Amino acid sequence: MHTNFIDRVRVHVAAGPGGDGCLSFRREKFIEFGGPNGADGGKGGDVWFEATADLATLLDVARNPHVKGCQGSPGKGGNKTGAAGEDTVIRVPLGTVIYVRHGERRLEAADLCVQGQRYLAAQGGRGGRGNLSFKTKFNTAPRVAEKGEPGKAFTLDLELKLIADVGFVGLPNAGKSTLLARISAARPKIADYPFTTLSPNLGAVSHKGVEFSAADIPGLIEGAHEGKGLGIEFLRHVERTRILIHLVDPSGHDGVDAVRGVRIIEAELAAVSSELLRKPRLLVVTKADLPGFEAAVKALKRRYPKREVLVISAATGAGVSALLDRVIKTLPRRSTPVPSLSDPRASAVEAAVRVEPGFRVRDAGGGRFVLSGPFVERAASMLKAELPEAVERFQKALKRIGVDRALRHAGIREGDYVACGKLEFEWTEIGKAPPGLINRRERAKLRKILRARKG
Ligand SMILES: Nc1nc2c(ncn2[C@@H]2O[C@H](COP(=O)(O)OP(=O)(O)OP(=O)(O)O)[C@@H](O)[C@H]2O)c(=O)[nH]1
Ligand SMILES: [Mg+2]
Repeated sequence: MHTNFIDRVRVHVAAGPGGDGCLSFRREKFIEFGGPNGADGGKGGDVWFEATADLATLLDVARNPHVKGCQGSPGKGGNKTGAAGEDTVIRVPLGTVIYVRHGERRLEAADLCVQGQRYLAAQGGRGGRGNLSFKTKFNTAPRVAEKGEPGKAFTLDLELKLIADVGFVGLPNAGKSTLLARISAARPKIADYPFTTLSPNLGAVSHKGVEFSAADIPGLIEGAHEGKGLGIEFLRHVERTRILIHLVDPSGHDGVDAVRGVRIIEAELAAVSSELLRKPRLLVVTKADLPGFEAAVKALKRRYPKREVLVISAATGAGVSALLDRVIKTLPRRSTPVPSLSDPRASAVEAAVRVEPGFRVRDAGGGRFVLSGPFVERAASMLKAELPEAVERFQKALKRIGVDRALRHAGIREGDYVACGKLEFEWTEIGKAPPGLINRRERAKLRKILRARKG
């Protein structure tokens, strides 16, 4: 379906969070103090993109632009680690280029041009640790467990650039689709009016034992690079072809004669990129079954003496075999691009989007302070706030990296609130008073204990 051709799409991917760690103690007959046996949660599912020849557009991706990975299963007692979340694999057509958005920048992360080639777009979070993992010589019965780590999340721009060996360009109605239908099994719409083709068509051609693919794109008109007609958007799809076939209707188009028409198309190609002009371009006059084509061929040869001008009729097939001979002679011997396993692009992206250590503290007014930064937010999201021992660990970690000092510097006072990601807690100085994250009842109990100790 032409109207359903989608070649650009923005997607938000979030890999699965890890499963929560488990807090559990062994309970067995005759064993009075069973040790901790809460296991770690499973890893969250990754989100991948995979190239397949079965798809021709990014329509499926556009229909589901928010992708969430599967969560890992929670750990269990009896040291049973949670199962990893299943990976999510999003299938995209061959020729899909993936860009990672990073602030205002856009980094090319992958170019999926080989069947089955994959790109790891977002890694699942690790499983939260169960209390068995926290057991040490000094704390043999820890009442600490973590929630699963959130999965990585990115905003991606996907762009399809068809992978074809040969691209057809020309004015509307030149006969591009007719030629594609003649040489391949593709059945594009053909009609006697301009802009019949609204989206690219791809066809597989086999000629004298050589196989190649051809792309037919919508017609171009003067000013296409400024948005006239269907614009030049679709030229992206011939950017990576090896040869361009410039089809020329000998009777011209819309009052423009053949020679001027060729100049218009060349100017539009040049306006897009000089790269297009560096490709071998064959000038092919078509509709040679109609009377009067010789004059146009003559005029073209006069205007472009150094260029080869071929003549065909896509309707009768005359000259088409000679054209294909010419194409396979020009095509470089096929060298299938093999994606390297460690795509340097991917690691460049990794480096650019790597989360910076450090945190920020902001006075939000009204006794509320906002603590932000990848490390602290990650730690907050993994905190089981109902476990006092876990809260204490969390507070110690904050103190270690200097959050206490920064908050004090920002003017925080006992009883003020700190928000970090989705977590919000009351501020209490460590050491001076009981941990600030526990509920009121718990705190009252602890005060009593402290008082009792003093007394
Ligand atoms: N007589 C004759 N007519 C042709 C030939 N090739 C194409 N046509 C006719 O020219 C008209 C346009 O053909 P298309 O193949 O749709 O042209 P196109 O370049 O794909 O046009 P757009 O998609 O609109 O840019 C149709 O009516 C075709 O039947 C040919 O070799 N001989
Ligand atoms: Mg067409």
